[in-house]
Amino acid sequence: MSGRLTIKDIFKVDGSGVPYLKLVIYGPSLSGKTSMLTVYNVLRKVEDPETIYSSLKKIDDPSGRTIFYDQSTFELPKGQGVSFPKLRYQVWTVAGQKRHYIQRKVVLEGADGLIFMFDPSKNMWDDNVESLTELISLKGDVLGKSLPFIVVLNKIDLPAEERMATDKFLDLLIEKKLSNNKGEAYMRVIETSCLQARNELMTLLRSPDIKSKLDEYGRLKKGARPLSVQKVAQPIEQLTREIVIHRVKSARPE
Ligand SMILES: Nc1nc2c(ncn2[C@@H]2O[C@H](COP(=O)(O)OP(=O)(O)OP(=O)(O)O)[C@@H](O)[C@H]2O)c(=O)[nH]1
Ligand SMILES: [Mg+2]
Repeated sequence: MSGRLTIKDIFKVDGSGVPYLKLVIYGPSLSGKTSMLTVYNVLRKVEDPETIYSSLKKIDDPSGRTIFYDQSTFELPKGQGVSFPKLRYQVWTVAGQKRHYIQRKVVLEGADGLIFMFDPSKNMWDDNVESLTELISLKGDVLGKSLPFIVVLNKIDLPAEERMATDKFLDLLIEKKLSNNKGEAYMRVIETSCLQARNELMTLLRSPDIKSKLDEYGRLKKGARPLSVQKVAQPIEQLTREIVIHRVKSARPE
C-alpha cells in the first residue's frame, strides 16, 4: 500500500473538517433515552466542558416526549483519541412514540453505532419487542456486523416485582438472532438507572465535600463518578471506543 493512512480514510468528516462518529440511542417511548443523554451532558459539563462541542438540543413536546430527536456532540478528551488529534462523537436519540416512525428513520441515517434501550417495566414488554423488531427491519442486515450495538436495560431501580427479568431480554436477543447464546447476549447488556444516576450526580455536586472531588481547574475527577453515573456513561463511551478500534484495525494494511 502506498502512502500513509490519514484520519479521513477511516472516519467521515464534519463541516469543519473534523472526523466524527454518529451514535443513535433507539428504543420504545419512555424507556429513558432522553434521560440518558441529559445525564451524560451534565457529566461532561462538570468533568470537562471543553469536550462538549455542541450542547444538548431537544426537540420535544410540552410534556417532555421527544418528537424528533435530542442531539449533542462531544469531543474525546485531549490525549484519548488513540493517536488522532481530534474526534467528535455525535449522540442522537430517537422519538420513541410509535407515530414518529419517519423521524426515527431519518435519525438512523448514517449511524455508526447503536444503543438499544429496553424498558423493563412489566407493562412495556410488547413495546420493547415492537421497537426492537422495527430496528431490525430497518438495520437488521448490518446490526451487530458493520453497525456495532450495545443494549441498555434501564430502570433497574424498579422493584423486582414490577420488572421483567434480565433473562427474558437475553432470550429476546437470541430469538431475534442478535446473539448466539446467553453468555454472548449478556456481554452486550449494560444495566442502568438513569434516574438513580441523575439523583446521585446532583447529590454529589451539592455535597459539602465536593471540593475534594475536583481537580485544580474545578473539574470533577474521572474517578469521582458514582457507579450509577458511570453505568450511564459506559454505553456511549464503550461504543465510541469499540467503533474507533474496529475502524482503525480494519483500515490498517495487512
Ligand atoms: N424509575 C425510573 N424512571 C426513569 C428512569 N429513566 C428515566 N425514567 C423516567 O421515564 C420517563 C421517560 O423518560 P425519557 O428519558 O423522557 O424517555 P424517552 O425514552 O426519551 O421517551 P420518548 O422521548 O417518548 O422516546 C421519565 O419520567 C423519566 O423520569 C430510570 O432509570 N428509572
Ligand atoms: Mg425522549
